[in-house]
Parts: sequence; C-alpha cells; structure tokens
Amino acid sequence: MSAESSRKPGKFITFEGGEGSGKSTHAAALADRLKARGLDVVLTREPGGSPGAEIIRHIILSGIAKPLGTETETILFAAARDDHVKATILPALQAGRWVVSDRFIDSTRVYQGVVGKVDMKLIRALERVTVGETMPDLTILIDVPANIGLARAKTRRGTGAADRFEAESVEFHEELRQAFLNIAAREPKRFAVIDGRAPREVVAERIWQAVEQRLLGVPQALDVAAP
Ligand code: T5A
Repeated sequence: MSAESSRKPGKFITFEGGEGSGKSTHAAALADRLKARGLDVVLTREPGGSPGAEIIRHIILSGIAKPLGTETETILFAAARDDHVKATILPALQAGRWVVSDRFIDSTRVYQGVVGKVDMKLIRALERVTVGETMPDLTILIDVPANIGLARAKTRRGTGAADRFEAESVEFHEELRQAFLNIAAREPKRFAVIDGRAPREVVAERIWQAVEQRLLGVPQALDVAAP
C-alpha cells in the first residue's frame, strides 16, 4: 500500500447507503447522464473495481473470511481499495475523467467501524494509506428505511442466496442507516443526502440537481434533499 496520490483534474463521485437503497441503479444512471453531457466517465464499484480488488470482493462477500473476524475483513476491504484506487480511480482522475463509484470509504467507516466495532483509529489509518488525497468531491447518500432496502434487494436477488451482509438482521441494517446519516451530518460539504423512497425518476433528478449544483456550477432553486 502507498499514500502516493497526486490528484485531479477529474471529478470523483461516490454513492453510499444501505442494501437495496438504489446505489447501483443511480450510479449507472448518473454515469449515463454525465456521458450524455460529453464527459468521459468511469463507472466502478467497491469492493472491487479493478482485477485484483474483484478477487478480494469474492473472498469477502462469499463469507469465507467472516470467521477471521471483523478486523481481518477490514484489512481485506483496505487491500481491495488500495488496488482499486491505484489501478482504476487515480489514473482516471489524473487523465481528467469523472469517476462514479458504487460505495467507497464511508461503507468501511459504517459497516466495519460503527456497526462492526473495529477501532476507528485503524480505519482512519488504512484510509490515509489507501486513499490519501483521492477523496470524493461529492458523496451521494441514498437514504431508505432498512426494511424497504432489504425488500428491494431480496426481490432483485430472486431465489439466489443473500450475501455476507444482506443476511444480517433488520436492526443491523437500521443501525447502518443511522451511521451513514451521522457521517453525512458531520461532512455536509461532501455529502448530499437523497430520500431514496421516492420513485426512481424523482431520485435520479434530485441526484442530478446535486451534481449540477455542487460540481457543474449550476445554481439551483430547489432543495435536493427535500422529500
Ligand atoms: N461493504 C462494502 C463493507 O462492509 N465495507 C466496505 O468497505 C464496502 C465497500 C457489497 C457489500 O459489501 C459491504 C456492503 C455490502 O453489504 P454489493 O453486492 O455490492 O455488496 O451490494 P450493495 O452495495 O449493498 O448493493 P445492492 O445491490 O444490495 O443495493 P443497491 O445497489 O443500493 O440497490 P440497486 O440499485 O441494486 O437497487 C435494488 C433494487 O431496487 C430497485 C432496483 O431496480 C433494484 O431492483 N430500485 C427501486 N425500486 C423502487 N424505487 C426506487 N427509487 C428504486 N431504486 C432502485
């Protein structure tokens, strides 16, 4: 791992939220809309987003690393992120491309830190080493009650098995939701919180307004976070 990361000129947008909140749907929709505007966009995800990180994704989400404990899982997520940043995100940003990532550092802070009770000092130290200056310019938090997100994820999955985290209780997922909201409240400049209960097109429009306002310099009359 290395903290080397001289940045920009591209823009980096991350999507965060609980299971089934609509991150993948809206990350893809936003990438399409940015492309339609003539921007060069890389759509990626975590865990994964580079060949090495996709291998680690398989190990984590299969649940085979769970017996090793939450600290080891945290280190695995960090190893995946290190490869993702070096191989995919940073080169794209340095080339002036826009990067849209489905999950990033806030997922580790919440899943492993707040809910998994891994020492925040370890999480911050791993963040410094793996991410360095490659921080998101904007993080879209799609907020939905845990029961709605889990029901959506279950419908989409069909008869397939729930993954490592989807299999946890509703209380676990409600705690995650609150933890994401708390981080967003502490970092209002980086975060835009979007109510994910609204119909898909409405959510997509609010996300677009946030991007226009925060990154494209388009003034907005409406509050994008309004329900
Ligand atoms: N993780 C990840 C950690 O613990 N630590 C970390 O550091 C990182 C990076 C990743 C897992 O890893 C954990 C978190 C996760 O548990 P994953 O398979 O990538 O696992 O799963 P998730 O990221 O949770 O993504 P999901 O696919 O479960 O949910 P999404 O992406 O939020 O939801 P999406 O877009 O697939 O939508 C779900 C369904 O809802 C519909 C969609 O069409 C889809 O069918 N939908 C809507 N329906 C009605 N109204 C709307 N507004 C809708 N928006 C979407």
